[in-house]
Amino acid sequence: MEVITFGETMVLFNPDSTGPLRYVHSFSKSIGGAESNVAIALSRLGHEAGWFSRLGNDEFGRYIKSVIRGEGVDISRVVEDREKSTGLLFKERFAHVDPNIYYYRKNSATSNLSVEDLDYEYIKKAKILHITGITLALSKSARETVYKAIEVAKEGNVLISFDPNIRLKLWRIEEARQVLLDVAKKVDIIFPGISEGELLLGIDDPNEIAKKFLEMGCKIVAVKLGKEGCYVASNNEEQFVKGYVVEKFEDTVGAGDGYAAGFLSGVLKKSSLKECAQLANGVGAMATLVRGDMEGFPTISQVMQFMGKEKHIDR
Ligand code: KDG
Repeated sequence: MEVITFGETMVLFNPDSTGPLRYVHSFSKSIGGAESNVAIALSRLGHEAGWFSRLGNDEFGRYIKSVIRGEGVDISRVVEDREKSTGLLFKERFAHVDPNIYYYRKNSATSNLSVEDLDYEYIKKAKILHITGITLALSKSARETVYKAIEVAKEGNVLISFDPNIRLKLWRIEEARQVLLDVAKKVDIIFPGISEGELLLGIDDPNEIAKKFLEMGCKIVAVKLGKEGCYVASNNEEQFVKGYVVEKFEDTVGAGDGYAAGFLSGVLKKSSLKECAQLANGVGAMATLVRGDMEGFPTISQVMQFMGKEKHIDR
């Protein structure tokens, strides 16, 4: 596999109408999970991606597996938990604003993720291991699993990329700050959102945020600035890369995962820092055009057309 990632994917229930959930009568079923989003986006872009997790031995676990497998992602290392259930996630939509998210994931099968679930050789053979702060927040054993995976990746000289993905519904900011900054010191590429930079470092200047993470030992820092684009920095170069304007977005959830996947696709192709950032901005923007966390991720040709780098032939 070129990229391996792991974490919790839940069954996502998207309301078919806007308004408070108590007035919603029907939902569309899909899946949501930051790490599987990244794997799916990479697969659509033409890369070999593997994702694993611990899922319940239930219909929802089987559903998640069939969707992710259907997207061409390797799920051979997924572990079935015979005691716990697969987590669920509900969105609540109101016009023109980001949706509210309600988790039903406490004590889920993925919270049971443990070091024994790791296949060391599988990780060591990859080019990139992608991890997120969500898994670190799930439970003590899930956190230990992330730390062990980092250790294993380092042994195999596998590049480690990290999206802090702060979810304050899962842990308190003090704990998140301590753990996420500790992990940041161990990774090669980090994708903080501008508000995450503020939460973690108390700084709101992308240039300063990047500088801090470089000082901690990261080789590449990509600070996501939403529709404005991003600020990317390495030890040799730094620049602001403009984003793509999307007139009417459908759903911003998943855009950060699309961004990470676009960036990693660039890294795998040995593109320049600017090209990685442009592709990341393009995939992130396209993710917002479709309702759902992963449905809007483009193929490489679709994103090239979107960015005006390839001609679009309609019929
Ligand atoms: O990044 C998008 C994810 O937040 C979403 O798909 C659900 O993984 C999820 C989470 O934990 O919030």
